[in-house]
Amino acid sequence: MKISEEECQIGELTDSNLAIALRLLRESGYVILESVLPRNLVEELQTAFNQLLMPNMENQQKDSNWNRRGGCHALYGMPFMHPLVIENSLGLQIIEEAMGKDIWTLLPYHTNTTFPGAGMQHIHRDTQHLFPELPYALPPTMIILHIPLIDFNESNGSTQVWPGTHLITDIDSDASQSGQLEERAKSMPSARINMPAGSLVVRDMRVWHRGTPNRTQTVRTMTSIVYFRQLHRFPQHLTHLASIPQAAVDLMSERAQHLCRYNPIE
Ligand SMILES: O=C(O)CCC(=O)C(=O)O
Repeated sequence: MKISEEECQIGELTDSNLAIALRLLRESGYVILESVLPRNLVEELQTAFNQLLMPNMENQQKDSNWNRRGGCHALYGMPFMHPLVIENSLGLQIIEEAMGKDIWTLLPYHTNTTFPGAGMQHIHRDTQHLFPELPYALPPTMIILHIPLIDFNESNGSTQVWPGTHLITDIDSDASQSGQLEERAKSMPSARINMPAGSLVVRDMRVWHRGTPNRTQTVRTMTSIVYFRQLHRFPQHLTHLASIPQAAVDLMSERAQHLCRYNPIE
């Protein structure tokens, strides 16, 4: 969906656009806000990430089995830690409405990158239902926020999604391995997430999706930050969390620090 210049400037959707975004997220499982980040920031991020991705590119050339898709972790400095990336208020406005204000995330965030020559990915969902034994879908508890750093189109591997599949419950959790999703998806409508660089994608992580071939000579990258609903007072099951350097914490606002509250600080 397109939002106004003013909404981009103040970082807040109007009530009516927020309602549309939430409806799309609820019914389709994802919503796209087109071209919301400033061009110069997107270019700066793209250059910085392409430098980080260079070693992966080199591995890819050495290893013929490398499937030419992957990514890297962001660094704890600028431009990676820019507030429009790690605490984008338009994205968070939607996510907080969907999962409550007490959401959290983990750093470092990562990218989904498709290198030139990448083929088709298998169809999958990134997370299962919270209660997979129940025959109905609960509201989301994990939402991913992507920012494309290049225009996404059908030539460079824009993501393919099956709208509404976050609500499907009658399929095994290992279905992506067994090819069941591929089989079932054949008779279902899908869409390509073609969008300008600097858009925001807010996606329920249960939606079926896949990366598609990159037939260009250009690296296709999007940033990916996962937000979680607070289900318990403390996520005890999370161990080996990366430590954030104090210097990076100093770059973060109070809000960003609160969002990343489970990362230890070194
Ligand atoms: O890179 C893409 O287009 C999609 C990849 C993805 O979302 C995934 O691997 O979970």
